[in-house]
Amino acid sequence: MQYPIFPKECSSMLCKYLTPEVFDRLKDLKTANGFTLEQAINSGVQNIDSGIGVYAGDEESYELFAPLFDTIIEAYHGFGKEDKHQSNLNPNDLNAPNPDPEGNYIVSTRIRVGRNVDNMPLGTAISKEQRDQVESSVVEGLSRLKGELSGRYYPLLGMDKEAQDALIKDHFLFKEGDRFLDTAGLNRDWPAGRGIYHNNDKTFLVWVNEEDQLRIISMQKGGDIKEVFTRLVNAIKRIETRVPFSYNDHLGYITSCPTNLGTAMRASVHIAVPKLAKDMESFKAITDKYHLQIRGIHGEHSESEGGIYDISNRRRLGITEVEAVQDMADGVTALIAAEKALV
Ligand code: ADP
Ligand code: ILO
Repeated sequence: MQYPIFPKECSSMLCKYLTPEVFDRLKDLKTANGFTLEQAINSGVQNIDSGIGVYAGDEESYELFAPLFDTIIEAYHGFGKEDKHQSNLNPNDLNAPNPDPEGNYIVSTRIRVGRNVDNMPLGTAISKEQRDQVESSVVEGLSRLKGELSGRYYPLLGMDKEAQDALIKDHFLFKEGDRFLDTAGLNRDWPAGRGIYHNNDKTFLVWVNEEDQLRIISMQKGGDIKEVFTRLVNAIKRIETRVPFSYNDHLGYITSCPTNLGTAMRASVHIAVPKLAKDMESFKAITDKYHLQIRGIHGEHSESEGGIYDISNRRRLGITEVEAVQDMADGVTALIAAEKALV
């Protein structure tokens, strides 16, 4: 493999940190699952508008390709090679009263975590048989959930197009054919092995075999962040009694994309701040202060509609889950105060 040619306008972390020296050190290495540097960087090489541009094939990728991954992890999370990750999933430590009890700004709240099965390659490097095995063991574990968490699994294979499109449009299901995931090898054998589990009210959902093997999701209308977090924590604790998750003391929960390591948590609201959004500089000053990311309302790489934005914690590694949600809750409170102050 030759050193990739990155055009001038490329500003991804991959083109910034994959120097010719780093490339030469890593180009012939392979993890025990056979995952190579070429595979790790393909998404960023093919999609020059990537923000990051790399994916791991397994837990070992983070060690073997550390000269590349470590610099990206440090730049994204501010987390060093010697740092240790800490988890705290105790809802009692969260100080998050509903920032919008009258329901004027927050449309909905969603918190998700990514999880992958211990001792399995990640989706980028997994075989069809292993992926199918992940699907059946996860679905078996989910079938034991009770009460509010009990629901049904809907495999993508055989799902009719209308039902699939409606789930995507209503923000419940992952989209199909994402070019970043495609070029990372994450969409191989699509749609086999993929699906969605949800309860009747669609307040608790699990995506199976998308970017990560599990995306565990709690969501509901309005701004009761603590209720959403509490439901999620209950679900995580129940599921991990049946499915062993990949975790280590340095990187926390292991995920395909280095931005999701650690807590693997993204806590978001869909929020209407049309006045503030007219002045993007002030909007961004607040989101930067609270370490928040702004997305459009159909997920990453989408646009806002009707002044509604997806606001979520940006940091996931080196802070606890409670701190990640606290970033979002405090920042959203500040955004609402700023929106109210504008006439
Ligand atoms: P992820 O959360 O896994 O990083 P995306 O940004 O692609 O992935 O979002 C996945 C879906 O979840 C999209 O349809 C998005 O609109 C929806 N979503 C995210 N946050 C919220 C929210 N607070 N309320 C409702 N839907 C949301
Ligand atoms: N590979 C894409 C997305 C990076 C972060 N987001 C997710 C969903 N992992 C990029 O580099 O822009």
